[in-house]
Amino acid sequence: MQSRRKFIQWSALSLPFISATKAFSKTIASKPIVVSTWDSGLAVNAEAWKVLKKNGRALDAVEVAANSIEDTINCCVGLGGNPDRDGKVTLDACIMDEKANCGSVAFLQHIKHPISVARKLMETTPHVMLVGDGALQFALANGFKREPDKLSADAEKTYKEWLKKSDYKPVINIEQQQIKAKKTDGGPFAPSYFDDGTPNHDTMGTIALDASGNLSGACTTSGMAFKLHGRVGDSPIIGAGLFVDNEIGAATSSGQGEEVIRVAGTHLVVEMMRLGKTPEEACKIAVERIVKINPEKAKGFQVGFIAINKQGEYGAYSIQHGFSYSVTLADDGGKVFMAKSHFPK
Ligand code: SD4
Repeated sequence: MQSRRKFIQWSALSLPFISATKAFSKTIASKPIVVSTWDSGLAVNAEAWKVLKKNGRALDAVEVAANSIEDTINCCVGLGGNPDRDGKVTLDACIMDEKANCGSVAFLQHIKHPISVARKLMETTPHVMLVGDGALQFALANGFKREPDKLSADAEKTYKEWLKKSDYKPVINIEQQQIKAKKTDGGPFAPSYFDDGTPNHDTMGTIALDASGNLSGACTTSGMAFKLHGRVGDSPIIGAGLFVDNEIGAATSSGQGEEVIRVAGTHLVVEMMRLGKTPEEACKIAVERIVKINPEKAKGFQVGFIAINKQGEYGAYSIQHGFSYSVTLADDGGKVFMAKSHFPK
């Protein structure tokens, strides 16, 4: 098991940040390829890459990628993540393969690897989605271990701090990124961690195209910090937090889940690629659809999409500046890019 700090260091060692301009002129098709949300996605891509480079299946690659971040202690994703307003860590995750098989768990507690429970559900039952106690019951019946109800040290600290005001303001990704951007003196982008290693997001989405030309995706999260108990975000919703169509492409999202659900975000991205848009153009259209609903409100939250198409082209777009993503398509440790955004820095 990796500690969060170790995970970050490992990821930071190989952080070849690339400018957005370079990222977005990327039209060369590449296969296999794995793309994940955030700069912390570089480390999870490395796990996926081990599978992909041996001509493994994209589905296996995205599952091990999600597992690797779910394993980190004190991390933003998984049981080490921030709790809801009642102090409970509740997890959302979904997975989708090249045959439109999909599995999802939401509001799941006590289980370290929600993505694997989602896969188990997908592969062994006729259902797509289980929530809460039912999802827990299914996980336990399938050999997943029940973990103790205990917050990670970092989450406990953050929660205690939050309790002082108990302000329910679901502002995601944005505030911290602006602070960080200031700290780095207007550097090209804000990494997904503070200097002290505190993560400023809760979700890892990973999409991959394997050597056989098949697409899959996985999305796993502890969800929005201090949410209402029982709240479910976009991350376990097929078509919102994740969508894969093996004829066209795959997309996943991070940010304020409610806004992604409102426009069926990742389904929209894939449908735009079906109409011939590049991955970046498709992500931009989905972002603009969200902004158009309420441009004033959109100034106050973040949503970012990443996408790959069947040819292995990739792209991303976000509402606010500061949404980074990681791309691995060779044995070179991968690269981190900053997405273009609707609102400039
Ligand atoms: C949610 N989309 O629960 C997730 C949160 C997230 O970085 O992406 N945080 O709404």
